[in-house]
Amino acid sequence: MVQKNDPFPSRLKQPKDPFLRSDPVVHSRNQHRWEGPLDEVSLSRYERDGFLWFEGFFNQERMQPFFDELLEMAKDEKLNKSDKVIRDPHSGELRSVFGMHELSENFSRLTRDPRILGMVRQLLGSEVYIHQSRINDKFGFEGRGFDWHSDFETWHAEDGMPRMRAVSASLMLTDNNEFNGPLMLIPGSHHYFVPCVGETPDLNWRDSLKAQRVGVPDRDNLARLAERGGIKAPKGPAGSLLLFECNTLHASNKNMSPWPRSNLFFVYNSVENKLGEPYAAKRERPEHLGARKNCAPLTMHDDFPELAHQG
Ligand code: 6CS
Ligand code: FE
Repeated sequence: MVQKNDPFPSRLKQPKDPFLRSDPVVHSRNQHRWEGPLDEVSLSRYERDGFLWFEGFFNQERMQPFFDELLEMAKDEKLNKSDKVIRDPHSGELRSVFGMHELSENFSRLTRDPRILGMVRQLLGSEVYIHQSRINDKFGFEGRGFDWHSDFETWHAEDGMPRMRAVSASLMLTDNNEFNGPLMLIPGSHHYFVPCVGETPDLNWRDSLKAQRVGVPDRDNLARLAERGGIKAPKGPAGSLLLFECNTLHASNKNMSPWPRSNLFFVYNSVENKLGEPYAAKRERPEHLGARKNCAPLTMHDDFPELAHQG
Protein backbone atom coordinates (compact mmCIF):
# COMPACT_ATOMS: atom_id res chain seq x y z
CA MET A 1 0.00 0.00 0.00
CA VAL A 2 2.90 2.37 0.75
CA GLN A 3 3.89 3.87 -2.60
CA LYS A 4 7.38 3.83 -4.07
CA ASN A 5 9.02 7.22 -4.54
CA ASP A 6 6.64 8.81 -2.09
CA PRO A 7 8.30 12.11 -1.08
CA PHE A 8 6.65 11.87 2.37
CA PRO A 9 6.59 8.18 3.32
CA SER A 10 4.58 7.36 6.43
CA ARG A 11 2.44 4.61 8.00
CA LEU A 12 5.53 2.43 7.69
CA LYS A 13 6.43 -1.00 9.03
CA GLN A 14 9.88 0.16 10.22
CA PRO A 15 10.84 3.49 11.81
CA LYS A 16 12.40 6.09 9.53
CA ASP A 17 14.19 9.26 10.66
CA PRO A 18 12.58 12.68 10.26
CA PHE A 19 13.94 14.72 7.37
CA LEU A 20 13.91 18.36 6.31
CA ARG A 21 11.02 19.35 4.07
CA SER A 22 11.74 20.36 0.52
CA ASP A 23 8.56 22.41 0.05
CA PRO A 24 8.54 26.15 0.65
CA VAL A 25 6.62 27.46 3.68
CA VAL A 26 5.59 30.73 2.01
CA HIS A 27 4.75 29.84 -1.58
CA SER A 28 4.47 33.30 -3.18
CA ARG A 29 7.63 33.96 -5.12
CA ASN A 30 9.70 37.04 -5.89
CA GLN A 31 7.86 40.33 -5.68
CA HIS A 32 4.52 38.46 -5.25
CA ARG A 33 5.67 37.66 -1.71
CA TRP A 34 4.60 41.11 -0.62
CA GLU A 35 1.31 41.19 -2.51
CA GLY A 36 -1.13 40.70 0.35
CA PRO A 37 -1.94 41.80 3.88
CA LEU A 38 1.08 40.17 5.57
CA ASP A 39 4.25 42.25 6.00
CA GLU A 40 7.76 40.82 5.88
CA VAL A 41 8.00 40.52 9.67
CA SER A 42 4.89 38.31 9.75
CA LEU A 43 5.93 36.30 6.70
CA SER A 44 9.33 35.47 8.16
CA ARG A 45 7.80 34.65 11.54
CA TYR A 46 5.43 32.22 9.80
CA GLU A 47 8.40 30.68 8.00
CA ARG A 48 10.31 30.30 11.25
CA ASP A 49 7.51 29.11 13.58
CA GLY A 50 4.91 27.55 11.28
CA PHE A 51 2.07 29.67 12.67
CA LEU A 52 0.80 33.21 13.26
CA TRP A 53 -1.43 34.32 16.12
CA PHE A 54 -3.82 37.27 15.87
CA GLU A 55 -5.33 38.06 19.24
CA GLY A 56 -8.78 39.65 18.89
CA PHE A 57 -8.77 39.43 15.09
CA PHE A 58 -12.56 39.79 15.04
CA ASN A 59 -14.73 41.41 17.69
CA GLN A 60 -16.04 38.94 20.23
CA GLU A 61 -19.63 39.90 19.32
CA ARG A 62 -19.08 38.84 15.76
CA MET A 63 -18.37 35.28 16.89
CA GLN A 64 -21.47 34.80 19.05
CA PRO A 65 -23.91 34.04 16.15
CA PHE A 66 -21.54 31.32 14.94
CA PHE A 67 -21.41 29.74 18.38
CA ASP A 68 -25.23 29.96 18.61
CA GLU A 69 -25.55 28.30 15.22
CA LEU A 70 -23.32 25.47 16.42
CA LEU A 71 -25.62 24.92 19.43
CA GLU A 72 -28.59 24.73 17.01
CA MET A 73 -26.73 22.21 14.86
CA ALA A 74 -26.07 20.07 17.93
CA LYS A 75 -29.86 19.61 18.18
CA ASP A 76 -30.39 18.81 14.50
CA GLU A 77 -31.47 15.16 14.38
CA LYS A 78 -30.72 14.53 10.73
CA LEU A 79 -27.27 16.05 10.99
CA ASN A 80 -26.58 14.07 14.15
CA LYS A 81 -27.24 10.83 12.33
CA SER A 82 -24.75 11.70 9.59
CA ASP A 83 -21.04 10.98 9.82
CA LYS A 84 -20.27 14.71 9.76
CA VAL A 85 -20.93 14.80 13.48
CA ILE A 86 -18.38 13.12 15.73
CA ARG A 87 -19.34 12.47 19.35
CA ASP A 88 -17.09 11.54 22.20
CA PRO A 89 -17.41 7.77 22.73
CA HIS A 90 -17.32 8.19 26.54
CA SER A 91 -19.45 11.24 27.28
CA GLY A 92 -21.59 11.28 24.13
CA GLU A 93 -20.90 15.02 23.84
CA LEU A 94 -20.26 16.72 20.53
CA ARG A 95 -16.57 16.60 19.55
CA SER A 96 -16.46 17.75 15.93
CA VAL A 97 -18.78 18.84 13.16
CA PHE A 98 -17.29 18.62 9.66
CA GLY A 99 -18.30 20.44 6.49
CA MET A 100 -19.44 23.60 8.28
CA HIS A 101 -19.06 25.74 5.20
CA GLU A 102 -21.47 23.50 3.29
CA LEU A 103 -24.02 23.28 6.07
CA SER A 104 -24.36 26.99 6.60
CA GLU A 105 -24.21 30.09 4.44
CA ASN A 106 -22.80 32.11 7.35
CA PHE A 107 -19.83 29.80 7.71
CA SER A 108 -19.37 29.69 3.95
CA ARG A 109 -19.17 33.50 3.85
CA LEU A 110 -16.69 33.51 6.69
CA THR A 111 -14.31 31.28 4.69
CA ARG A 112 -14.27 34.08 2.11
CA ASP A 113 -13.55 36.93 4.49
CA PRO A 114 -11.21 39.26 2.55
CA ARG A 115 -8.64 39.58 5.31
CA ILE A 116 -8.34 35.85 5.90
CA LEU A 117 -8.46 34.94 2.23
CA GLY A 118 -5.90 37.65 1.41
CA MET A 119 -3.39 36.21 3.87
CA VAL A 120 -4.02 32.63 2.84
CA ARG A 121 -3.55 33.37 -0.87
CA GLN A 122 -0.34 35.21 -0.06
CA LEU A 123 1.00 32.24 1.94
CA LEU A 124 -0.01 29.62 -0.62
CA GLY A 125 0.92 31.67 -3.68
CA SER A 126 -2.21 30.83 -5.68
CA GLU A 127 -5.96 30.67 -5.64
CA VAL A 128 -7.30 28.44 -2.88
CA TYR A 129 -10.26 26.24 -1.99
CA ILE A 130 -11.53 24.60 1.20
CA HIS A 131 -10.05 21.14 1.69
CA GLN A 132 -11.86 20.58 4.99
CA SER A 133 -13.80 22.64 7.52
CA ARG A 134 -14.74 21.66 11.03
CA ILE A 135 -15.56 22.79 14.52
CA ASN A 136 -13.74 21.11 17.37
CA ASP A 137 -15.77 21.48 20.46
CA LYS A 138 -14.79 20.78 24.03
CA PHE A 139 -17.59 21.07 26.51
CA GLY A 140 -16.88 22.12 30.10
CA PHE A 141 -15.39 19.35 32.31
CA GLU A 142 -15.66 16.85 29.47
CA GLY A 143 -14.11 17.74 26.16
CA ARG A 144 -11.20 15.38 25.47
CA GLY A 145 -7.90 16.28 23.84
CA PHE A 146 -6.12 15.50 20.61
CA ASP A 147 -2.78 13.68 20.48
CA TRP A 148 0.29 15.19 18.77
CA HIS A 149 0.13 15.08 14.99
CA SER A 150 0.84 16.87 11.73
CA ASP A 151 -2.36 17.38 9.73
CA PHE A 152 -0.37 17.09 6.52
CA GLU A 153 0.77 13.60 7.48
CA THR A 154 -2.88 12.47 7.55
CA TRP A 155 -3.94 14.43 4.48
CA HIS A 156 -1.03 13.04 2.48
CA ALA A 157 -1.35 9.43 3.65
CA GLU A 158 -5.15 9.18 3.74
CA ASP A 159 -6.31 11.85 1.28
CA GLY A 160 -3.50 11.96 -1.29
CA MET A 161 -2.60 15.62 -0.74
CA PRO A 162 0.60 15.81 -2.79
CA ARG A 163 2.63 18.63 -1.21
CA MET A 164 2.83 20.84 1.88
CA ARG A 165 0.82 23.68 0.44
CA ALA A 166 -2.15 24.08 2.75
CA VAL A 167 -2.87 26.25 5.76
CA SER A 168 -5.42 26.03 8.57
CA ALA A 169 -7.22 29.10 9.83
CA SER A 170 -8.51 28.46 13.31
CA LEU A 171 -11.00 30.97 14.64
CA MET A 172 -11.81 30.91 18.33
CA LEU A 173 -15.60 30.90 18.84
CA THR A 174 -15.10 30.99 22.62
CA ASP A 175 -12.24 32.28 24.74
CA ASN A 176 -9.23 29.96 24.78
CA ASN A 177 -7.43 29.95 28.13
CA GLU A 178 -4.94 27.74 29.96
CA PHE A 179 -7.75 25.69 31.55
CA ASN A 180 -10.05 24.78 28.67
CA GLY A 181 -7.65 22.83 26.45
CA PRO A 182 -6.20 25.38 24.01
CA LEU A 183 -4.24 24.21 20.98
CA MET A 184 -0.53 23.63 21.60
CA LEU A 185 2.03 23.87 18.81
CA ILE A 186 5.72 23.07 18.46
CA PRO A 187 7.31 26.10 16.78
CA GLY A 188 9.61 25.10 13.93
CA SER A 189 8.32 21.50 13.74
CA HIS A 190 6.87 22.18 10.28
CA HIS A 191 10.42 22.14 8.86
CA TYR A 192 10.60 18.37 9.36
CA PHE A 193 8.52 15.55 8.04
CA VAL A 194 8.23 12.87 10.70
CA PRO A 195 7.38 9.48 9.15
CA CYS A 196 5.09 7.48 11.42
CA VAL A 197 5.02 3.75 12.07
CA GLY A 198 1.81 1.73 11.69
CA GLU A 199 -0.32 0.77 8.73
CA THR A 200 -3.56 2.69 8.14
CA PRO A 201 -6.52 0.48 9.13
CA ASP A 202 -9.38 0.31 6.67
CA LEU A 203 -11.92 3.12 7.34
CA ASN A 204 -9.47 4.55 9.89
CA TRP A 205 -11.28 7.89 9.98
CA ARG A 206 -14.19 6.37 11.87
CA ASP A 207 -11.89 5.95 14.88
CA SER A 208 -9.14 8.47 14.24
CA LEU A 209 -11.50 11.43 14.59
CA LYS A 210 -12.38 10.26 18.11
CA ALA A 211 -8.84 9.29 19.12
CA GLN A 212 -5.93 9.21 16.72
CA ARG A 213 -3.78 6.06 16.87
CA VAL A 214 -1.85 5.96 13.61
CA GLY A 215 -0.07 8.98 12.20
CA VAL A 216 1.20 9.95 15.65
CA PRO A 217 4.96 10.67 15.74
CA ASP A 218 7.02 8.64 18.20
CA ARG A 219 7.89 10.20 21.53
CA ASP A 220 11.66 10.49 20.95
CA ASN A 221 11.13 12.63 17.88
CA LEU A 222 8.42 14.69 19.57
CA ALA A 223 10.73 15.27 22.51
CA ARG A 224 13.59 16.31 20.23
CA LEU A 225 11.46 18.79 18.31
CA ALA A 226 9.91 20.22 21.48
CA GLU A 227 13.39 20.53 23.03
CA ARG A 228 14.43 22.65 20.07
CA GLY A 229 11.33 24.75 19.52
CA GLY A 230 9.50 24.63 22.85
CA ILE A 231 5.71 24.43 23.00
CA LYS A 232 3.38 27.39 22.56
CA ALA A 233 -0.32 27.58 23.41
CA PRO A 234 -1.76 30.84 22.08
CA LYS A 235 -4.56 32.11 24.30
CA GLY A 236 -7.05 34.90 23.84
CA PRO A 237 -10.68 35.99 23.57
CA ALA A 238 -13.30 34.70 21.15
CA GLY A 239 -12.55 36.20 17.74
CA SER A 240 -8.81 35.48 17.92
CA LEU A 241 -7.31 33.78 14.90
CA LEU A 242 -4.52 31.25 14.46
CA LEU A 243 -3.04 30.53 11.04
CA PHE A 244 -0.95 27.37 11.07
CA GLU A 245 0.99 25.59 8.40
CA CYS A 246 -0.29 22.12 7.48
CA ASN A 247 2.82 20.34 8.78
CA THR A 248 3.15 22.08 12.17
CA LEU A 249 2.91 19.54 14.99
CA HIS A 250 0.04 20.28 17.37
CA ALA A 251 -2.06 18.71 20.12
CA SER A 252 -4.47 19.75 22.84
CA ASN A 253 -5.47 18.69 26.34
CA LYS A 254 -8.78 17.80 27.87
CA ASN A 255 -11.00 20.67 28.98
CA MET A 256 -10.85 20.61 32.80
CA SER A 257 -12.63 23.96 33.19
CA PRO A 258 -16.38 24.67 33.33
CA TRP A 259 -16.08 26.81 30.18
CA PRO A 260 -16.57 25.47 26.66
CA ARG A 261 -13.78 25.67 24.12
CA SER A 262 -15.02 25.83 20.55
CA ASN A 263 -12.64 26.41 17.70
CA LEU A 264 -13.55 26.67 14.05
CA PHE A 265 -11.06 25.37 11.48
CA PHE A 266 -11.00 26.18 7.80
CA VAL A 267 -8.33 24.31 5.88
CA TYR A 268 -7.31 26.11 2.72
CA ASN A 269 -5.45 24.20 0.02
CA SER A 270 -3.81 25.57 -3.10
CA VAL A 271 -5.72 24.85 -6.32
CA GLU A 272 -2.34 23.59 -7.58
CA ASN A 273 -2.24 20.95 -4.85
CA LYS A 274 -5.49 19.05 -5.38
CA LEU A 275 -5.94 15.57 -3.98
CA GLY A 276 -4.87 12.42 -5.79
CA GLU A 277 -4.89 8.77 -4.70
CA PRO A 278 -4.16 8.27 -0.99
CA TYR A 279 -0.45 7.55 -0.48
CA ALA A 280 -0.93 5.12 2.41
CA ALA A 281 -4.56 4.08 2.69
CA LYS A 282 -6.74 1.68 0.73
CA ARG A 283 -9.43 4.15 -0.24
CA GLU A 284 -10.37 7.78 -0.32
CA ARG A 285 -12.07 9.36 2.67
CA PRO A 286 -15.49 11.04 2.38
CA GLU A 287 -15.83 14.45 0.73
CA HIS A 288 -16.40 16.25 4.05
CA LEU A 289 -12.93 15.18 5.23
CA GLY A 290 -11.05 15.87 2.01
CA ALA A 291 -12.77 17.79 -0.80
CA ARG A 292 -12.45 16.40 -4.31
CA LYS A 293 -15.59 17.76 -5.97
CA ASN A 294 -16.07 21.18 -4.49
CA CYS A 295 -12.67 22.68 -5.34
CA ALA A 296 -13.63 25.89 -7.12
CA PRO A 297 -11.35 28.81 -6.17
CA LEU A 298 -12.85 30.95 -3.41
CA THR A 299 -13.86 34.51 -4.14
CA MET A 300 -13.85 37.21 -1.50
CA HIS A 301 -17.00 38.13 0.36
CA ASP A 302 -17.07 41.11 2.70
CA ASP A 303 -19.78 40.89 5.37
CA PHE A 304 -19.12 44.37 6.68
CA PRO A 305 -17.82 46.53 3.82
CA GLU A 306 -18.77 49.66 5.74
CA LEU A 307 -16.40 48.61 8.54
CA ALA A 308 -13.43 48.05 6.24
CA HIS A 309 -10.14 48.78 7.99
CA GLN A 310 -11.78 49.07 11.39
CA GLY A 311 -11.69 45.38 12.35
O1 6CS B 1 -8.11 13.43 9.97
C1 6CS B 1 -8.22 14.63 9.80
O2 6CS B 1 -8.27 15.12 8.69
C2 6CS B 1 -8.32 15.51 11.00
N1 6CS B 1 -7.85 14.91 12.18
C3 6CS B 1 -7.08 15.48 13.05
C4 6CS B 1 -6.79 14.85 14.35
N2 6CS B 1 -6.54 16.67 12.78
C5 6CS B 1 -6.67 17.27 11.50
C6 6CS B 1 -7.81 16.83 10.70
O3 6CS B 1 -8.92 17.63 10.82
FE1 FE C 1 -5.00 18.62 13.62
